[in-house]
Amino acid sequence: MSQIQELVLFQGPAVWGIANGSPFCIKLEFFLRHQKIPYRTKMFNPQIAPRGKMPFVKWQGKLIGDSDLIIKTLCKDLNIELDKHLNEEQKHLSHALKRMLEEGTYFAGFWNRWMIDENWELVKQAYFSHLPPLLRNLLPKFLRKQVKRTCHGHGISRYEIDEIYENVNKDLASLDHFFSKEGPYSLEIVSRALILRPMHFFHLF
Ligand SMILES: N[C@@H](CCC(=O)N[C@@H](CS)C(=O)NCC(=O)O)C(=O)O
Repeated sequence: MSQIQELVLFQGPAVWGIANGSPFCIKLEFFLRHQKIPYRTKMFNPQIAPRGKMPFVKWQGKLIGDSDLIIKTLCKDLNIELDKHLNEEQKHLSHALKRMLEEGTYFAGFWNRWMIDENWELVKQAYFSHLPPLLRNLLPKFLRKQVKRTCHGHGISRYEIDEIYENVNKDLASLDHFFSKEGPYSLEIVSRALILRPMHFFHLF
């Protein structure tokens, strides 16, 4: 650990009493703390983000985007082996569940926060109220239109609300089944806790 260089984590602010509005930022920060990797945070800047998304890091002089890629890079550079207690089958299942969460379940929360009007009021307040008046008025409208297109492209907003929640509940049931058998810790349980936590904020699932 003595050779660890400082890592700079670029992410959004903490909101609603949770570590971050972005589950992917919470996931990465949890990993850093859990592995005791020193870091300092800086405000997310989309103009230098390698993939235009948060989180991203500066590590050994390079900017790296994508929480998974960052974790993989750090594991390789710092000789960390996650989930070494899992057998091959468990590793495959773990991978599949993680993809379900990040590429499926996550979008239900994303849609829920940005597209349901009463939740959108909370998001607007938390993310944009600190901006100067012109930006505060224009940016949320512009971004919400983009989110609407993203949700349509992904497909989540083409379903009825009940169908979306039914799928999320099934996702959670699959996780419960897996974790009740495999014990409490793996990176996947981190993803599970952190991706679902912002959803629980709205008491919907
Ligand atoms: N696969 C990426 C997903 C990151 C992601 O979707 N971040 C969202 C915030 S939760 C974001 O930055 N969205 C902005 C955009 O899509 O332009 C990761 O694991 O880091």
